Amino acid sequence: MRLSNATLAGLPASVRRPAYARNAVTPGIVHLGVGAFHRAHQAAYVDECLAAGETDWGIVGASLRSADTRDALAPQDGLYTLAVRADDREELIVIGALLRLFVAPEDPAVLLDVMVDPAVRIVTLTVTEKAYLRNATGDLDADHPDIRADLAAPASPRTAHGFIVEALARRRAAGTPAFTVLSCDNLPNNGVTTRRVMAQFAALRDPELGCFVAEEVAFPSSMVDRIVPATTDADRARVSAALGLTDAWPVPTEPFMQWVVEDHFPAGRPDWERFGVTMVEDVTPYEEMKLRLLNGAHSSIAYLGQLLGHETVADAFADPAIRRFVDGIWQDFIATLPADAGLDTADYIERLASRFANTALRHRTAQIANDGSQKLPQRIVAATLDRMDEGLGVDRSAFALATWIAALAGRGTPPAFTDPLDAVLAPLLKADGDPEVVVEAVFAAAGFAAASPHRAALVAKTAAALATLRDVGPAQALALL
Ligand code: CS2
Repeated sequence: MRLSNATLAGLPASVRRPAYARNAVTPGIVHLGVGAFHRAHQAAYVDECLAAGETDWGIVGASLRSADTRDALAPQDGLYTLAVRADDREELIVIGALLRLFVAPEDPAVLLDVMVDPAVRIVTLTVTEKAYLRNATGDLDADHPDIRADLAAPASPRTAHGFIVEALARRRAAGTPAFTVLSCDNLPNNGVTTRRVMAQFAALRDPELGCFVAEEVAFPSSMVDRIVPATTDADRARVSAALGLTDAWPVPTEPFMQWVVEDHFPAGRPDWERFGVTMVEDVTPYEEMKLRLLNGAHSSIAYLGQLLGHETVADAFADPAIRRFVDGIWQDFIATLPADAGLDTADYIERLASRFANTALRHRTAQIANDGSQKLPQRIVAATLDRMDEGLGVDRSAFALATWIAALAGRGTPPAFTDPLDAVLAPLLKADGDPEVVVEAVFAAAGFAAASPHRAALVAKTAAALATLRDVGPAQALALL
């Protein structure tokens, strides 16, 4: 038997379940990119709001590509289990916030119909860094084939840009107030970035529509945080056994969760702050702290872990040499954060250390290693350039960037992780290529430090670190550092 509305009442008493009548909930949010992260994060916050009686904020979830999530969850009426894991403990929570699921490419028209419904007041996104379709200067990549396709056929979009702009245009024509667009991706100033690419896309359709999107639509920024490893078959089997019912796609996660959101929702929003969301005027300091200290350390651990044969973050973090490196990177990057923003960075890294040490999560280093070309600019490069502005040392940062290149070059077949620039990077990564030439070419391809006066110095330092990694191997190179 499957987890579903009909079987919910029979769950063991230890399993938390929606404390509200699901059939009374109506949609107020459309979410694009309904993957595991969204289901462990925003949907969990919204579930609490629904339980507190704010029943007009249910979520309609859409996948922009794959049918996997819909196929797994539609037979379960959108229900799924969060498996909240810490070392030897596990709490199971069935989430009811997802009311319906769509696979956008199957029928873009029905998703657009939902997005123009006046009851939908917020559109949220977790589509990953690469789906913002930016070029090296951060502008919309207007030549991307999906952008061209969406300009040519606005009524059947493929991209988040196409759906959001077409829905906003239709609402405007119908006199329906615009929804607020809330990015929940790990990008700096994610609201500003989203506004920029959406307005540029809209302007390509019609300059006036571009102005409307840029000036009349709200794009608050947000910082999102919860560690969510990919679900394994072992998770499916363990959770289903505990439920006494099959859950085709439970989501393992950690107890910690954080969401800091700029409070600019002209069309209204749930009373999120009652459930632990921090509503602020400016999210920038929180976002920088999170991207540099959590994600910067995560990516460093991922590539070092790949090079040194550690399968999970907890394994890698238990390696004293890696731990020392991470402690160093934390101090390096804390020095780049504003001292007057009221951030308790010491407390933050202490918590991070215990989160990374959580052995129950089995968060694979290969998972985090994906998409480095899209992630490292905000996780490592930005803080590194800030240090160079101050004349501070960047040996550890350069080493982290070199581990990315070394791990990319040594991935084996099939590759343990992938990057959207693989086709461009592959020929550049020759094992015996001159390190300066390799690093220069990789930085150019990925646009790292493109406009910075420190670019040449950073390339040289990264090349030196790559040369050491090759000469003495990762363990010895780390020890030398
Ligand atoms: C990770 C993040 O996969 C990755 O790149 O660094 O997904 C990380 O787990 C989350 O940002 C935590 O909030």
